[in-house]
Amino acid sequence: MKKSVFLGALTVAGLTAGAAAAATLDDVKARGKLNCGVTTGLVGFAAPDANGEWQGFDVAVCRAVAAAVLGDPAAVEFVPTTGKTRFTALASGEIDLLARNTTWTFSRDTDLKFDFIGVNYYDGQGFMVPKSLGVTSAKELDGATVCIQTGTTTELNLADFFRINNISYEPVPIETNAEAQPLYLEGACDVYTTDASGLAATRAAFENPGDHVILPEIISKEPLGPLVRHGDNDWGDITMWVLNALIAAEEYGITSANIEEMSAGTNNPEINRILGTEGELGAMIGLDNAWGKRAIAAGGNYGEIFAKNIGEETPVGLARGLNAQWKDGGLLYAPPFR
Ligand SMILES: N[C@@H](CCC(=O)N[C@@H](CS)C(=O)NCC(=O)O)C(=O)O
Repeated sequence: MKKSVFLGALTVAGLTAGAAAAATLDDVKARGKLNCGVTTGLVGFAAPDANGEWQGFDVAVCRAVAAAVLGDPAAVEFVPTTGKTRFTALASGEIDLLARNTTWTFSRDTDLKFDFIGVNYYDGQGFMVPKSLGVTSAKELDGATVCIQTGTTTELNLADFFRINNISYEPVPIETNAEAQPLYLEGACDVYTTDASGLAATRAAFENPGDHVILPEIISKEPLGPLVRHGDNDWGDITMWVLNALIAAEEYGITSANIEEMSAGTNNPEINRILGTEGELGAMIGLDNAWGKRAIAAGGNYGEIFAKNIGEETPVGLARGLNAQWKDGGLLYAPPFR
């Protein structure tokens, strides 16, 4: 068992300050590996494939950071975390980055003392029920038993939603998605609720996905993003700009297919700065100038990562929706590279 499991809240708070004082970039370089916290398994977002290699939309963030910082997208130690253990893992220094469909909230930022480095998936909480129940709206769920992952915003939103609508529910607390699936399928809970993207990923893994419906209500805002410890701003900057590089690369049409060619220089100065053939952006974050190129080459731009892992052509089948580029009516908007 890892040491952090035994740490009480007070010790964790103490460690936060200590860990934050250390330079994470130096630690990662000295170790030669990025310790990246992910889920215990959610197909499309983070799960080991048949060869035991971690794949997914969140995994891609870890790999892009490793590529930028260490020159190798494979230099990642994936650390599975649950809704409950993820924050201790980050605060204690067991992981350098948490990329685990984690919602950016006030208290996680200020009270737990983390910094969200951006949003890689704009989501909201939804409900899934067996079709056979004949339910068409979440407001019809009075008295239902609900499978719910502990330590999540899901748990809190659920309580708010039922309270606002003056209906009651019986929670069936679970710790991981893997634990929830059989319970839900066996009917131990009538309803499964989590982020809509998580519902889609969970349903896609069922033998008969068509037997389950996702109800129309989206009851919350869940801006999901990677996070680091508060206080190590240099490390925060690096990870934030890696994510921005993936988003900007899609905007400017830099893809895994053309990145080599574009790295020879283009007539667009912004592209050249991202790829490091113009300007000295690397030096400003303690890296060489090809950091952005390596980050993008690791798994492609944001749009490629989305399409490959969770897009409409995958079993998860998510549309871009809010996660389209700002030019296409979505919320993705990387600040300027200059
Ligand atoms: N976004 C919410 C919920 C995140 C969450 O834990 N989602 C579940 C359900 S999709 C999950 O990722 N489970 C994967 C696992 O069990 O490791 C939060 O940050 O609290």
